[in-house]
Amino acid sequence: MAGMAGERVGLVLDAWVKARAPVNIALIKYWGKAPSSLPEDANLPAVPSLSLSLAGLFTETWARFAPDAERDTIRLGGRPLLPEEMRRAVALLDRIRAVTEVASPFEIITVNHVPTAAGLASSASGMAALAAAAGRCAGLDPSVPDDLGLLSEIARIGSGSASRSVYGGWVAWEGRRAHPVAPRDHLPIAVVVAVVGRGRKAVGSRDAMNHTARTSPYYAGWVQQAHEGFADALAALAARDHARLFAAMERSTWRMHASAMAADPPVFYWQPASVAVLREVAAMRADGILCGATLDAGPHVKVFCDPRDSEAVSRRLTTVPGVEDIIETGPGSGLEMQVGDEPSVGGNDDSQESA
Ligand code: 2P0
Repeated sequence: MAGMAGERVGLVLDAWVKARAPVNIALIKYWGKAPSSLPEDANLPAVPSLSLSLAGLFTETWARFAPDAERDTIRLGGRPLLPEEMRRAVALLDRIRAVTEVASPFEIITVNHVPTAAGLASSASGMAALAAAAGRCAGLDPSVPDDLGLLSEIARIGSGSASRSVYGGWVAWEGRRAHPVAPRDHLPIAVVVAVVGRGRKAVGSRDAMNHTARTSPYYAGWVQQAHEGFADALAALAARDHARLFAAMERSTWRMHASAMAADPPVFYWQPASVAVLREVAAMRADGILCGATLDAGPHVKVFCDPRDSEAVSRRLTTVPGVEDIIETGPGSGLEMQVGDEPSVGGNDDSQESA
């Protein structure tokens, strides 16, 4: 195999490597890219973001070297990737080959364990699991902190938010890579997802954020306020101040969506039921339930609350007209790796879900 002189310890030459990576939700949003021209600078963010990795929602990916193949092959939930998905994944794999000086193509099998209509993007967990599985084959060791940081950087090349999905718990992303800021048990949190408008296809976040940057007069304001909101959320997290954290999350959410709605033509993700859920969140707060809401590049509303209130929150959100499903989750762990695990089949193919 060209370039494989064995100079790196820990190459996995003859076995599959399995990686599992979690979905994450941003409280402080990534919306906009810094200008770049080099492939390794893809998806550098214009703004810092803060996320929570989620329990029970993840991608599993198996990778092995395919030295005799002409090119990388990737199957997702039993089908080949779409051309655009493949382009992003190969850019990521090319970066692994460049930094590890291993020239071989990879064979990849990947399965998303995210409910099809959850409104939770699997691109973040998918690209993080891909970076981890292929990176481990090529000798990057996720148990070494700097290698894990490098995997975050490489995952980012596939999808920006994937940089955050290599870590569990609370994760910040600024510049080239993400870094963990607090473990999953740092403060008690439940996340209740109100699924609305199932089946409607939203504008993809990559096109939407680039379009916002090009055409929205509010984009400059969005970027200008981002560091302050990020610092406020980090301080709230450090102080375990739920109310302040939820307020910072909601400000980031409204400002991200306002910049997108002011694009020309507008990018408008909300459905009537999204607004109805937001009104119910306000009503719950008026009733003394501490909670906060966020939306990403889709109509679904994610409600953060104290785990002691999650049952009440779920019950009340179920009654909102237009809410089609409720998914309860909470803080999850980061990458899990296994060398020598043979691929299993199954899982959902929901790679087209929007964030
Ligand atoms: C986030 N989103 O911070 C924000 C909030 C959607 C809304 O990151 O172009 O799929 O692949 O870097 O990571 C979704 O954007 O975009 C996203 P690319 P990505 O979670």
